[in-house]
Amino acid sequence: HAADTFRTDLMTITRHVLNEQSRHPESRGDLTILLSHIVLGCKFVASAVNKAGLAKLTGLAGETNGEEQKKLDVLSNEVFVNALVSSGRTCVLVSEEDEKATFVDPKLRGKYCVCFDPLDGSSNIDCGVSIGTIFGIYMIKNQDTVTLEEVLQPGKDMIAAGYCMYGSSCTLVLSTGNGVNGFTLDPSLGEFIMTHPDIKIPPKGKIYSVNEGNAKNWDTPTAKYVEKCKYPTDGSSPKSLRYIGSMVADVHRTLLYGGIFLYPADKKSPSGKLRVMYEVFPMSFLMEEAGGQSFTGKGRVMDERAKLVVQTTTLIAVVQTCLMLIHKRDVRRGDKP
Ligand code: P6P
Repeated sequence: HAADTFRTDLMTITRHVLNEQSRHPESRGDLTILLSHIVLGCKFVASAVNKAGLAKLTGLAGETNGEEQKKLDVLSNEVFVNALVSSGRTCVLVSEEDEKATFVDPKLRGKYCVCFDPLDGSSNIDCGVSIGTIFGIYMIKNQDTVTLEEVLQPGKDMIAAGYCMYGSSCTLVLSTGNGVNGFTLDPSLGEFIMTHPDIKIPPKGKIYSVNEGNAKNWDTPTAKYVEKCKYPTDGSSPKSLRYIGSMVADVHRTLLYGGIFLYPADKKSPSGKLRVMYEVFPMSFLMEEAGGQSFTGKGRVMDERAKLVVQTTTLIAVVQTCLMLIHKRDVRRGDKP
């Protein structure tokens, strides 16, 4: 009967974040308010992505049926910038869509910096492959006089990170430094309901995830590692290759099923392709919180710090990229991959 079909004690993302806040009695709830605005942005983008095919929102921006259509990633960026600024809890934003950092109007400033890719993998929209929003949050000491140098903090200083995957369902995965939890959007309620409590990456993984199309550009260690995945020398079975080409989807599968995701540096991209501030750091934060690890090929990703290049006219944070290895749990910390 009805009681069997309707759970009446739903753990929503809002309730979960408030529970996390209660673990910090000194907290004024600023992070809770910030996260609620990020959640709102995710709900908006989920709705737009679902309608994209119908509303011809996909493809290039340009004149269609008489009015300017915004590309989904442009629209998503506007949604998140507006949501983050209006939260009154941010002082600087670093977006994949904007070449320069956005310094919030001093009257509206808060103590957080949010680095985000509003719609990562957006080249996959037209064929219906899962895409996603990725975000990482830093605390800023001097919000009124913040400079870009203060934004470029080591990954290990990140205080929260998450992604929202827009696929067969809309799944938001979040960590505020106390484990990783997954929430699925119930469109009938407009709420994210906890569906994946305390995500831990499986200790053993049978999947490797890399763009084999770049193999001719790989360096020897990468080539040798991938070769070992295909032709194991220890008598184990070869691993399966799964590569979606949308980081949120590839990382989400790695978190849930285990294995390794890598985007190695190669001759074409000498320091890798993935962006440190809003792809690599947030995903590495989540991976470590889920019991996994993330390496640059030389050391721990989260010990890295993105570099800043000051141009004559503008400040451009070089979206530094690096090798991204996400290891299954049984790789001991400090092991060379
Ligand atoms: P490639 C998407 O453009 C993206 O930034 C990530 O989402 C994804 O992991 C990667 O690039 C795919 O790159 O070169 O394999 O197409």
